[in-house]
Amino acid sequence: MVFPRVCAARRLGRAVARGLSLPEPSRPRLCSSGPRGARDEAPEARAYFTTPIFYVNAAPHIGHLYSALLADALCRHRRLRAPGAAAAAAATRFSTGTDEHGLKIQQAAAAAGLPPAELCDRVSAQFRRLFRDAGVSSTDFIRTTEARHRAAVQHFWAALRARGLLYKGLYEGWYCASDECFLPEAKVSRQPGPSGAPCPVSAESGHPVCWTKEENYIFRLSRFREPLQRWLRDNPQAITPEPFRRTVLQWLEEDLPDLSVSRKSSHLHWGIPVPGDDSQTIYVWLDALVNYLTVVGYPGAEFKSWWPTTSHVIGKDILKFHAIYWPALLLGAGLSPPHRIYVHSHWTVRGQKMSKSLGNVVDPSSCLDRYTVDGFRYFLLRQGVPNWDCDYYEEKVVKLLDSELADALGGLLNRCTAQRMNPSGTYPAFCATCFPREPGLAGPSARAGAEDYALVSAVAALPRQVADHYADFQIYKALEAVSSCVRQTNGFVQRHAPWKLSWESPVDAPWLGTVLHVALECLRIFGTLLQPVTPSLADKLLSRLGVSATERGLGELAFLPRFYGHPCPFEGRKLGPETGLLFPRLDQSRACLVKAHRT
Ligand code: ME8
Repeated sequence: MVFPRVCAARRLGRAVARGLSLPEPSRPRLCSSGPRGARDEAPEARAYFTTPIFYVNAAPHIGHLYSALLADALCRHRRLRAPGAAAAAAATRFSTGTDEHGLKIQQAAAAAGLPPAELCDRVSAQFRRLFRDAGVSSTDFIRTTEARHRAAVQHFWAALRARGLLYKGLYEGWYCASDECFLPEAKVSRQPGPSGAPCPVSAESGHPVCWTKEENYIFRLSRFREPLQRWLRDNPQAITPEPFRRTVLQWLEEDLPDLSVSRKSSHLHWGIPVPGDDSQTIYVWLDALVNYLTVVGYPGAEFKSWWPTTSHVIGKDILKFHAIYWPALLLGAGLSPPHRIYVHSHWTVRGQKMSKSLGNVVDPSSCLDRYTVDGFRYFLLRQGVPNWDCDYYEEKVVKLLDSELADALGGLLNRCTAQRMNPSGTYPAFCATCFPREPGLAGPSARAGAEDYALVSAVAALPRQVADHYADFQIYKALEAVSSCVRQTNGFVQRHAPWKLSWESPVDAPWLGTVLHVALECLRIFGTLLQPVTPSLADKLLSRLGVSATERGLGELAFLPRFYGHPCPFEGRKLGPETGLLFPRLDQSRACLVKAHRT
């Protein structure tokens, strides 16, 4: 799938080797013309991103924050593509929230000795605070205990019933309250319980299950096997990354029994009653999934302008609910399945699943305090790989942030803007004879070599590469690509050692200005592309370079225009004020803290 990009890079390499001029980078790319067709949508089109809504039985952990940050980065990247901030804000919607009904919450409240509503208020507020502190730019926060949601769920229920998709029947099977789902016998195993006797548990999650036999309302899920298969065949990008789509297709080959969508109210009272039948409470997953519609105003007319553009970010644990139950329910209610489902894997801690009982849950708020908001955002998104589980440990955070943000990026900015190196405090001029576009025709004053042309072509290709990685939900690869270009730019500066050149020398000065100009242009691209992941750090970097708020969109991102013979709006412009280190090294600040503590 990356083949066309590799070819393009190789073509550029060959052009440089043959001494041909570098092709001008296409305008910051908004869509790719790869073999998959329209991978990206028009930047002016609407987009609606969602995170899962999180259970309020326990405080948030880094896994929840990771989901929210992935959605945040996708949404922020999308806004950057739209022309103009106001238009971008109007065209994107981003929701998160809390899932507050169901047996799991009912039991957690009972165990805590609290009324369920009080537990919900407390924990929901913790999620809201965490996301605000972490800079999650959501436009909506939904709680399933809100009246607007109850109305939406009951309307949705009535739509299913009107289409003859609900019937009453006896439902019998294992129920897992922790996972809020029924399980067939084949998915249940036995594990020694507290007394040592074998207890039935979900083979997948390890959570205890109970045998349940009830008369419930049942949804005719079995009717949707073919429509779901067709949807996935016709929309190869509906579920990303690809291995998860294959998993869903595999599930659709297996048995697809009808689904119980209510529980007896005597057993489950903490939920939304079935319209017209108070003896039954709506199944918490049906209730929860409808949140995505509630947010955009369902069943009012407004929701229709948002609904077809929905992109759900979810963890792999809830894939079946989002990729089978939810699209089937939507089709059943006469609506289209979501536009895209982005799936990610899990964070483990020192090789173990995070769990309250193991006592290894990582508190995201203390991580934000310890590593800074931008630092921790960068870590999670740089190290989190959607296709595989990732392991968390502290040493890894410090090492990554010190090397990539403090040393490589911060060091580069510092080198190119320091008073000693850049006494005029301006964006220096680019000299086209020192760095001619056509190396083969270079005159005697040309100073750029093959590696310098390779740097220019790498950074010119970067916005497109980053956009492709975002479209593929491989944000870590986007960051890897930026980081690799940062390293290359440091190499460029190191190679030409501008500190050995003199502004006083008529021979050195044009080249010295050019080296700094190229490095600052690279930094401007890095700062712009890092905005979705490290918004404050990117703001600090771009402000230091003197890039105004209206010059930070991807539409305005023309790299090194002087090299391609165009005017550069930054050339000669005063740099922004010096506001200290871009990202102080963590090992040093921690050493200082320890020292201060000791004295
Ligand atoms: O399932 N690593 O809520 P939930 C990464 N309420 N992400 C993780 C994670 C980990 N270790 N643990 C959890 C629910 N997540 C339902 C969802 S949506 C209509 C209803 C993230 O509180 C991941 O996104 O158990 C996962 O899917 C979600 O939190 C589950 O959160």
